[in-house]
Amino acid sequence: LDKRKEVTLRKSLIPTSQLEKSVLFNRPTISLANNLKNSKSGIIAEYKRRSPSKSVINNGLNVQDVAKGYENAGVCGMSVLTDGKYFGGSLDDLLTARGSCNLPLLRKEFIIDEYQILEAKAHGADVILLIAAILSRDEIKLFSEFAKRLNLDVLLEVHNEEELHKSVMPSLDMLGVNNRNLKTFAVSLETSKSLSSIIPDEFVKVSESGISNIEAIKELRPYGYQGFLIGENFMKTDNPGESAKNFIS
Ligand code: IGP
Repeated sequence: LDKRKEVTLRKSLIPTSQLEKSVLFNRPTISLANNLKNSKSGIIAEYKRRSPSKSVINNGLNVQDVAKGYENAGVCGMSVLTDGKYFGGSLDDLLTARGSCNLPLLRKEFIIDEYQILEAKAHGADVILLIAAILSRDEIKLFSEFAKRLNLDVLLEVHNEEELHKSVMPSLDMLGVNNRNLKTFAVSLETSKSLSSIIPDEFVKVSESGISNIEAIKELRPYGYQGFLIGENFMKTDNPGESAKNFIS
C-alpha cells in the first residue's frame, strides 16, 4: 500500500483556476448513486487496459468503442482508470469516454489530493473513488466534502471492517467493498457478503472486483448490493459492450 507515496501529482500542468473555468467542469453532473437505486442491473462497467495482477487485459480496444458499447448495453455507469503506472490509463481516456457516452463516469484513481478531484471534474467525471486503505478519516472527510461541494458523487472503497468503521460519514454516497485482497490479489465474494450487514442502510452498497458471472450478482443481491463494478470480465473479451449485455436482463 505504498501506492500513495508513488502517486506523482501533475500540479504543474493545468492551474486550478483554468480547470474550474473549463466547459466540462461546469456541466451538470449525473448521479451514479441515483442510477443504481433506480436500476435493475446495477452494472458499473470499467475500462481497464491492464492491472498489476493480470498485466495486459486488453490493449486492442479504444475507449470510444467501449464507452459506446457499455452505454448501448444499458449499464448504470462507467469506471475509467486514469492511473498510468499500474493500469496504463490516463485522463485522456476519461475525456474520450466523456465525449463518447452520457453515462455517469467514475474517475478510478488513487486520490490523495484535492487537485485530483478538480481534475476529475474538468475531465468529465461524475463520481470519484476514495480508497480507505490509503487515507485517514480526516482526509476522507476533507475529500468527500470537497467532492460534494462540486456536485460529484463519492464512492468509498473498503476491504475490511476496520476500514469501514473508520470511514462512515454522511458525505459519502456509495460504499464499495473490494473483493480483491490488495496484498495477495486473491478475490473472494465472501468479503462483500461478510461486510454487508455492517454497512449503514443510507449508503448504496457496491461490490467491486472478481465478478465473473451473473450467478455472482444473484448471490450478492440478497445482501443488499445494488451496484456491481466489473472490469476484467468485460475487458478481456473482444466486445466488452456485448459482454455487459449478457449481464443485463
Ligand atoms: C474491477 P475486476 O476484477 O472486475 O477487473 O475489478 C474493479 O473493481 C477494480 O479495477 C478496482 C480497482 C480499485 C482498481 C477496484 N478498486 C482501486 C484500481 C484501484
